[in-house]
Amino acid sequence: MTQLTSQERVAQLHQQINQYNHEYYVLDQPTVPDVEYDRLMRELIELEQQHPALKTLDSPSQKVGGEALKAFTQVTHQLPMLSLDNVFSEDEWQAFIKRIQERLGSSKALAFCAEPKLDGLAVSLRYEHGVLVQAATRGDGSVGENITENIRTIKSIPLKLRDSQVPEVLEVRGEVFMPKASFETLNQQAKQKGDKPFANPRNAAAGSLRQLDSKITAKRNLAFYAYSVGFVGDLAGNQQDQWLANSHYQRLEQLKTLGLPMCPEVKLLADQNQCQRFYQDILNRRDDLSYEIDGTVLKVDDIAAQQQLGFVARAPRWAMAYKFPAQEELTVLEDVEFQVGRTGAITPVARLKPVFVGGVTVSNATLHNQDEIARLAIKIGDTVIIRRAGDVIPQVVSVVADRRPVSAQEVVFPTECPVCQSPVKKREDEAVVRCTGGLVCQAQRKEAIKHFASRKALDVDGLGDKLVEQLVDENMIGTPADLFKLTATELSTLERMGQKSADKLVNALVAAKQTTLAKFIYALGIREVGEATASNLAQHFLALDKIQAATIEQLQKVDDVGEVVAKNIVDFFNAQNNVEVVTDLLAQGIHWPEIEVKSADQQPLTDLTYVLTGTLSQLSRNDAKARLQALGAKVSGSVSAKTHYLVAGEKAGSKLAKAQDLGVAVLTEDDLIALLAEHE
Ligand code: D41
Repeated sequence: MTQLTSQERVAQLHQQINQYNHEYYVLDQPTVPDVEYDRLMRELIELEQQHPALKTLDSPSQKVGGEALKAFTQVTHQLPMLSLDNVFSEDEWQAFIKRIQERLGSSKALAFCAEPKLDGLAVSLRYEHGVLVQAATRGDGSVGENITENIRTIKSIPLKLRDSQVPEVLEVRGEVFMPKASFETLNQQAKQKGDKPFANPRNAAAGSLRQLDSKITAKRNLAFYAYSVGFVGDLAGNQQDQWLANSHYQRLEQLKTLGLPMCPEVKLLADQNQCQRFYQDILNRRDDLSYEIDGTVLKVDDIAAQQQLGFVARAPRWAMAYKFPAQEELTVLEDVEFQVGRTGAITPVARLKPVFVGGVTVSNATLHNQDEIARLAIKIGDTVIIRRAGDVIPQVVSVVADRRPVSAQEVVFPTECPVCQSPVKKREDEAVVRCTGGLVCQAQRKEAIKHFASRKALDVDGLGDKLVEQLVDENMIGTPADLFKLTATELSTLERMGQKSADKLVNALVAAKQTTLAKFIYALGIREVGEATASNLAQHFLALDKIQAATIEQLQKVDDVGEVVAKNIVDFFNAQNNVEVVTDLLAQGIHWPEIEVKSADQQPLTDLTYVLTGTLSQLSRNDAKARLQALGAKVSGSVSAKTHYLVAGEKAGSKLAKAQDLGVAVLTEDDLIALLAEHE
C-alpha cells in the first residue's frame, strides 16, 4: 500500500466516517463495530490537531451525534444535552478520580451515583404543569428531533406526572432502549417476513423511534429509564433549581416519585473506592440483565461539587462512562479449515488474525455450516466483525463488504472428508455435511473414543484427549473396546508415559468397566442421545438388548424421544460395526447393576413436577434431576402454572422471578438435599 499524505488520509477519513454516520444514524444499519468508528474519529481529530489547516468546517469531527431527519421537526434543547467521556481501564478510571480530587482540592471521600450504561438513545422529555408536552432526541446535543408522538407510545413514560407540586417546566433526560426479549421477538418477526434484522437492540430502538408513523413505534415495546434532569423552572425561562435535591441520586429518586422509571441497578456509593466493585459486579451480571448495557456511568453525587467541576467542551467533568471491553471487533479471516466431529459433522472453522474482543484474544470462530457461509457471503481475506459476548463462543457477525481485497478467495466446501477421504453426504433435513466414513475415519474414531472415556460417560481417569489421539495415531486402538485390551507394557512404550502412569491407566480402565446402563448408552455416542435421554432410555427399557431391539414407535414412548432421536437410535443399532463394538465391549467385561423397578410406594414424588435453576453447589444438576426422577418426580425445563416446586440455586434468574410471579413454591438447595435424604 502506498503511504497517503495527511491531506489524503483526512479526505479518506471524511468519506468513511460520513458513510458510517449515515449507516448508523439514518439507516440504523451500521456495517462496522463502534470501536472502529471511534478509532477513525480519534485518528481524524489527531490529524486535525497536528495540521490545523486540514480542520475544515465540514469535517465530521465538528459535529457529534446524528443529523436531524428531514421529516421530523427540530427542537432546540433549552439546556444542551451533554455527552459523556469514556474510560476503558482501571488505570484510566483512577486517573479520572485523581483529576477530580485535584480540581476539588480535596482527597476526602467522594460519593458517586453509579448507573449501568444503557445501550439505547438519549432523549429529553419536557413536562409543563406536569404534562408531557414534548420529547426530543439528543441530536447533536443542542438541536434534536421532535419525537413526541413516538415517545407517547412508550408505556413506562408517564404522560402526566403523579405529583402536581412540580415547577412549571421540568425536563427529564434519560435513555430509551429495547429490552433484549423484545429485540429477539422483533428480529424473529423480521426474519419471518424476509426483512433485514437489526444488528443490536440499540439500532432496533433507534429504528423504532424514527418511525414517522407512531403506530409502528407503539408495537415495538420500548422502555425508558431517567438518568438526569435538564431545565427546571418557569415558562418565562427562569431556572428554579432550588426545587431539586442537592444529590444526583436523590434527584433520580425525586423523578421516581413523580412516576418516572429509574433503573433498579442505580446505587449511591459512599466513596470513590466502591466504583470499581460496582463496575465489576455489573459486568458479572450483564447477561442476566433484561436490557443491553455497554458499561457503567459514574457521577459525582454532590451537586455543589458538580458545579465546581464544571464542563470541558460538551462533557461534564463530574461524570464518566467506564465502559466494558468491546464485544465486537474487526479482524481478517485468514483461512477456513474443516474439522470432523464425533458424528462425522464437518464444521468450517474460521482462522482469524488474533484480535482482542470481549476481554480475551480470539483467533478461531466457528462458521457452523455451509448455510452460514452462504448467509455471510464470506471469502478468505475478508475483514469481518467478530462478536464475543459473555461466555458464548466467538461468532462471525458479518463481512465488511467494502473492505474486501481483490485477492479474496472463495470458501470451498470439501466433497470428501479432509481426514479419511470418504465421500461426504448432506441429509435433506439438515444443514450439516457429514463424513460417511464412520469409525473408519480417524477423526470420528478419536472423537468417539474421547466421548466414550469422558467424565459423564465411562469416566476413565487419566485418559485425556491428547492420549487418545496418540493411541489412535499409533494404531494402538481403533474402537472404544480396544482400550480395554491395552496392557501396561504396551502403554509404557508411548512417549511421556512411564511404567507408573501406564499401570495407573490400566487400573483406571478396569475400574471404568463397572458402570450403569444409562452411562453406557450415553457413552456409545448415538447422535442426539445426551445424558438425559440415555437415562430415560435406561429407566424405560431396563436392559440393553431391549433398547437394541426397540422399534421407532416403541422408542418414541420414552420421555424426550421424538421421531428424529428414535430414528438415530435404530440407525445406530442397524449398523454392523456398531453392534460389533457393543458386543466387544461386553466381552471385555463392561457391566452394570440391574435397574431396580420401584413400586409406587417407593416413588413418593409421583405426579409432582420440579424445575431446577441456578447453580447448585453440593450436587450436579443432572444428579439432582436423576435422583428426583428416581423418586417418581417429573423434572421440567421451564416454569409454568403446572410446576409444583422450583429448586433455586445460586444466581437464579428469570425462572425464579417467574415462579414467584406464579406463586410456585421455591426450594433451596438444602431443602432439596433434605427431601432426597428423606426418601432415598
Ligand atoms: O445509561 C446511559 N446511557 C446514560 C447516559 C446514563 N446512565 N447517564 C448519562 N448521563 C449523562 C450526563 C452525565 C451528561 C447527564 C448518560 C448521558 N449523559 C448521555 N447519553 C448520551 C449522551 C450522553
